[in-house]
Amino acid sequence: MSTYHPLSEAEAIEIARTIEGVFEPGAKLVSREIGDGNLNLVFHISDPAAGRSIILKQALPYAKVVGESWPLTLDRARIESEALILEGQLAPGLVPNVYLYDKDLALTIMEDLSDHVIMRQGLMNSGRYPLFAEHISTFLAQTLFFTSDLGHNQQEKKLRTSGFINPELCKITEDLIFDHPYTDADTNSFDPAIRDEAEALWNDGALHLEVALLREKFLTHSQALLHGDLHTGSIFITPESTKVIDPEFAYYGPMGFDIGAVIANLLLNFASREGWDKTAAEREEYEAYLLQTVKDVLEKFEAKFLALWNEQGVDRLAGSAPGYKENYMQRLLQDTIGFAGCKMVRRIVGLAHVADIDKIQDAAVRERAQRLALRIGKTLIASNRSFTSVNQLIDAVQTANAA
Ligand code: SR1
Ligand code: MG
Repeated sequence: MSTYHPLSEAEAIEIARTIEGVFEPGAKLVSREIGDGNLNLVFHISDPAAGRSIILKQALPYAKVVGESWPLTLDRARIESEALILEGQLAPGLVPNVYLYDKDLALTIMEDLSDHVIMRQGLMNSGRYPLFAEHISTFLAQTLFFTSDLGHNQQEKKLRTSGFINPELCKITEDLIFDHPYTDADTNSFDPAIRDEAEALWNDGALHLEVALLREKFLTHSQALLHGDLHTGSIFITPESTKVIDPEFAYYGPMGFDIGAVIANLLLNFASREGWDKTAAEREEYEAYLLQTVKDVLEKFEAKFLALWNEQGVDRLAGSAPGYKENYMQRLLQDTIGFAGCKMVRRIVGLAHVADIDKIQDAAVRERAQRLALRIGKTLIASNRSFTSVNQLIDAVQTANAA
């Protein structure tokens, strides 16, 4: 048994050798630390001669993005590996295989996906992913339905909840998404050019009411087991394949938070297009592609979720009460839109940003992208409780884009 310490590349290689069936004994292995997220070490271990590789992901006892002054539980590695395994059972083929979880080292060893790209980078490069909406809607419908009181034995669900109490990671979300962007918090980080926008957020009482209502749902509504951080940096993709990674923020929360994360990150990329497309025509085409993807994700999700409910629902009254399903799905759409708005706003004025927008070189273009993202995000938050259809959402985004 090893006591916890951050692994060196050499140690990562020795551990990788112990995983059965991956590397030949004596193979010449190469290790690279490739973690570019906010929290963890990620080692890519490969045998270039044999074309084999695996990933070792190790939690650090602090938030890497800030440093040792922000301690963070290592138990998130257990939560992540257990969530990945469960998601793999509920949505086969849509997450990496987990080979091993080592509690002492807070280490998860999993399938290497380097033949995929991180979706955020893929979108920045104007990639098209024709199966993404199909795949992610399946992932969302399967994982959310079968961990909710609609699709899971309700006593077992309560028992399982205890394994996914994730207070420290939830606190990050509660602070960074549902609080700090709406006050002059030390953690906030924004371009000085948009200080007017930040100050407007701090002083918008009507918006604060909507954020407080959404925050309350995040704090109290244990609807289903969420991935908890389902942005496009948590998705590996190719035109044929989609793999969801990194569920260390998993906990039982409101379903719309996961669906909203996907929508928010497509829309953040939408807001960034002036920075990536060479011509106005290319930009228009890619924006249309992104909006169609938003529509497809939401419509496919709804169809799949309702099909599961109709065929495999476990709650008699919820399945039969006239109007209940329609009411539930409408509330879910509204939550999704509200959470999507919060997730857009936090990426512009809060601690952790997105490369789609931050990597735009031209300051004036970047500023326009930031303002557009905030315009869309604020619209979604402000009106979340009035939306009744996906088409209304698409119209609202187009109107904000034209303003
Ligand atoms: C301190 S962690 C900052 C952000 O990175 C993660 O991906 C989550 O989105 C979190 O809010
Ligand atoms: Mg992550």
